[in-house]
Amino acid sequence: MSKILLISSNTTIEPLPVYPLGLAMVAAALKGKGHDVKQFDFLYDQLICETPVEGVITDFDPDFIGISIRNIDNVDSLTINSNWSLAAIKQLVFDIKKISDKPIVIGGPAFSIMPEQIMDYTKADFGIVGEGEIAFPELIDDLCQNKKPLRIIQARKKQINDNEFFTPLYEKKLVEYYVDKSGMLNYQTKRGCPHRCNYCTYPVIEGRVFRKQSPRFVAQNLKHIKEQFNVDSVFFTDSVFNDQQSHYLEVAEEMVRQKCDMKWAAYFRPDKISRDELRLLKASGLYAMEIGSDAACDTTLKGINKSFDFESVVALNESCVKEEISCAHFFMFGVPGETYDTLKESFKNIERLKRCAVFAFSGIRILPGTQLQNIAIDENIISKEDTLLMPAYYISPHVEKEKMEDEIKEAFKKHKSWLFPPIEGQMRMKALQAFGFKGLLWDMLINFSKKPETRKNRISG
Ligand code: B12
Ligand code: SF4
Repeated sequence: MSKILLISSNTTIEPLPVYPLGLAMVAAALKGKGHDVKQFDFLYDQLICETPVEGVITDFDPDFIGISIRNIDNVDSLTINSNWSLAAIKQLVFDIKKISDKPIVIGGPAFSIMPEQIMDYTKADFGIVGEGEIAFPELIDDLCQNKKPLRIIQARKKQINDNEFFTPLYEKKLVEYYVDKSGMLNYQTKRGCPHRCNYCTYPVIEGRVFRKQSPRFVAQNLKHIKEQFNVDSVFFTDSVFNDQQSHYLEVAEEMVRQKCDMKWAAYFRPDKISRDELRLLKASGLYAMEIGSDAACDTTLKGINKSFDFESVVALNESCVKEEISCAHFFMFGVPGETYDTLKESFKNIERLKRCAVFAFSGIRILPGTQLQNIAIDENIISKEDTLLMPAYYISPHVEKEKMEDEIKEAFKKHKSWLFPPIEGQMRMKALQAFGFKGLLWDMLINFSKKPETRKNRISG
């Protein structure tokens, strides 16, 4: 048995602070193998409670230190330096090495997107690409037996299968902090995404095949979360919640059957969902859908290799309005195929989406291992040598960035629930938070039947 300190390095609080779920899952797996595990959340423990990680290392004296890296940056071309997080992580590794000679292992979604680059930059000892539940305990075994593991370990062949998921090891004090700040906890019901959108890293992080938890296991864990922590709202972090095999409907059915009484939101793809299915989802607690519409006309949808058209976006939005389910659409402008004509067409198209929130981004963060990286190299937007460690954005060569942004601002200013630039959305959220509101908050921009006062009481109490 080894002593393992797991550190969540993420300190981002925008658009809202998110519980370090990856860490909680790795912690559960390590504990399952009999290890003594301590979780340290840099945001809560170090920044809020002012408990320095160095002191924890000295007291706990771990044999191994794991660092979870969630974000590289905020993927927003309009923020200075895009809130780049990696310098702070390099510093963290450096500071730990001053007081401990124990192996530092890094992992997490950001790390998995650019492992070589982040290993070289941070100078950690080992890195695990992909999920940590099987690969991390194996690495510890290897090191304990004086084997010489690779510096970067690919967990692709060490993935957990259907029904092998661990119950996350949520920590009470962290749950209380994150629920207090964001109004929700998070939970993952499956991993993977089979789609091939050309800019997206999700299949790189989680693989292309869905691996699912049994609906019964999901519902039991949700009930457990409710009983143990008195939490009544979760975000399902699945890359795409509405899978074509309908696992998501089975989860909803089971949540109804087991009377989970849990409000939830998730990412959806604008595929066809019938009105009956929407009613089932709503009955199970769905209150808000974040829809990855991503581009707002058929030309640009094709440019990012989406396999649906804008009519599907309109159809899902209309069904949601009829069922009074709040939805938000996320659009990127400047994607491959964007011209001033597609911009105009897109604004007209978005007008067709009634009673919803709309968020827009300028350009797409180019990430390694994606088809978009090759397109950007071919179009001389980046060089072949660019490690992409520092933020680089794809903007269609047919538009000029500032002019495009002016046009988006002009089109968006007429609608109070259309938000651009992204900082505009964050400011609106902050204003609502200052009044004590919690949750995704964009859903408050859509007024179905909810009265704000009732909602405030319900969420905070
Ligand atoms: C759900 C989600 C959200 C939700 C979260 C809701 C919530 N309440 O949790 C919302 C919409 C709020 C959100 C916001 C943001 N997100 Co987000 N999000 C995701 C998503 C889809 C899933 C993350 C997740 O929870 N996974 C489930 C857990 C269990 O998996 P995991 O963390 O990957 O952990 C596993 C492995 O990585 C590994 N592991 C993890 N830690 C460690 C540590 C060690 C030592 C080891 C060995 C292994 C290991 O093992 C774990 C278990 O298998 C990912 C994409 C993806 N598919 O991964 C993007 C992703 C993490 N988000 C991303 C970004 C950028 C953001 C935002 C900055 C966007 C923005 N501008 O608003 C914000 C930041 C929010 C914050 N406070 O940090 C990026 C981060 C990388 C990057 N490009 O910088 C990702 C990867 C998507 C992308 N664009 O590529 N996000
Ligand atoms: S954008 Fe969504 S649907 Fe497309 S590959 Fe990524 S996770 Fe899958």
